[in-house]
Amino acid sequence: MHATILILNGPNLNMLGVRQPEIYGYETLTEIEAACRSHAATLGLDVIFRQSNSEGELVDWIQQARGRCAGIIINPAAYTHTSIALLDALLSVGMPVIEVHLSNIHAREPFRAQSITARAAHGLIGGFGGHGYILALYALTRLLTETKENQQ
Ligand code: CA2
Repeated sequence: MHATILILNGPNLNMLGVRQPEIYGYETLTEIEAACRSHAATLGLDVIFRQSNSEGELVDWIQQARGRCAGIIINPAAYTHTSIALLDALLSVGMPVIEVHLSNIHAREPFRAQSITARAAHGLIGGFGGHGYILALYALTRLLTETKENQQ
């Protein structure tokens, strides 16, 4: 059976490719989802790909991942910088988490340099646009393989 990876996207990421392409590029979230699905298939992974503008809905999806998913890739968008609720949910879910950002949050406004949610992440990928999600899939595959090998 394939492991399932939950890929979560926070507020306004549904506007990707439609508004502000000078910052976030022309790739839409639907195109990022398609790329994730095709790379995941080559890695033998299933993907659940979701976006919400609501903090509570993102928390619900993280909680529901327990027992169903092997890992989480999350771009919390603006909640990165504000959400203790998302941090608590990610800390308690009991599986590897990778945080992804399209932009390099350290090269932008100072308020974006702090990630509250990254405390729960095994690692962070930023500044590579939509390709960051693919890099995260590879990183998660390696983490899950290492965990399996250590359990044997
Ligand atoms: O670089 C990233 O991936 C961010 O998570 C994107 C967030 C931003 O608040 C974070 O600081 C960094 C913003 C996502 C909003 O995306 C839009 C896309 C198109 C038009 C408007 C917003």
